[in-house]
Amino acid sequence: MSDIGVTVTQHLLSQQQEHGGATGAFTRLLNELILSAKIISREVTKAGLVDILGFTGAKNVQDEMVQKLDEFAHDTIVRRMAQSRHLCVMGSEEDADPIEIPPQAETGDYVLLFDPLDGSSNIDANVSIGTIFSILRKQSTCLGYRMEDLLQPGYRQVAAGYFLYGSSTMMVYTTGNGVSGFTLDPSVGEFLLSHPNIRIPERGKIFSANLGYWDYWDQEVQNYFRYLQRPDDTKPVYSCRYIGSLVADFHRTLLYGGVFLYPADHKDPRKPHGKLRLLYECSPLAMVCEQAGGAASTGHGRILDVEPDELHQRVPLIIGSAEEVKLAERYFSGQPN
Ligand code: P6P
Repeated sequence: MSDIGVTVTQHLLSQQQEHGGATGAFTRLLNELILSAKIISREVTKAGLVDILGFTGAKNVQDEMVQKLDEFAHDTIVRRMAQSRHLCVMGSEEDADPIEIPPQAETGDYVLLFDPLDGSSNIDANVSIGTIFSILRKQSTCLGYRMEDLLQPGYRQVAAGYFLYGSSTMMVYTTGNGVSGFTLDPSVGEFLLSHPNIRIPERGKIFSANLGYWDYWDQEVQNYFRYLQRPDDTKPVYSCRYIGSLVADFHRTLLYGGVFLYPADHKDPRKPHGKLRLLYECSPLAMVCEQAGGAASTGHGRILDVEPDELHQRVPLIIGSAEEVKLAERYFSGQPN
């Protein structure tokens, strides 16, 4: 191990060696994504100093105002990953349609789904934001791609993770053999192993949800939050922490334990299953959480078992410590303690 510790590239190569017969394609693919994240991190860090803050004036497929940094992050990932030679198609939270690989570029057997800059509405307030990614194997046997390559349940992911642009820039990822965290050392431009083998505590004392939606939740959901806040010496005293930036709220939950919830609600008839997207947010974070010993549920079933119907499908998300997710599921299905 060098004097700066283990870099993420060394970590990837050691994992590659454990996968006998690995061609190195996956390692090269992830290294391209890592470089994209370093470029995004550089822009996010200096965003307050140059004219890259604020809105573009456009709206995305989610009907959300597009931030200049959103667009920069999306374009950076698309441009770099299209040349990675190992993808057959991409899907972005910012793009209504699948992103095809340019005809002159070499294609491969992987699919990349990503949210380029989640939490971007918080950019101007200097709140931590993140990039979420999900990597799957191509399923179709044709040249090019089919929708079946994109619409895969989360249990088929070969890798998933996120980059968190906060007080430091971190990368947290899994390839199905546990979860590792790396912190970017800007002085050498490398992600260094800082959180080997992350394990989420089985229980926690923090719940994370937007209680402003109380009146839009079902009775069972309200009963669950009443229980969490009820003075009762048979249960822990819970704290509520909610940043409104999923990657930051999830990262705290992963390290400290507890539970993050974005339940189904009745505030927008166009989004009866809540706001979060299955393919770009819930499935990748669910793989990370389960690999760290936690759980991720829609409230009535495992996130990773959900069969996607369409590219921008939304699902409710309850994710965190295994025991806390089970408790929420009991309440959500009307069978409290
Ligand atoms: P609300 C950010 O826009 C985001 O997609 C997630 O990062 C975050 O968890 C959620 O929306 C916050 O949504 O409805 O509480 O503002």
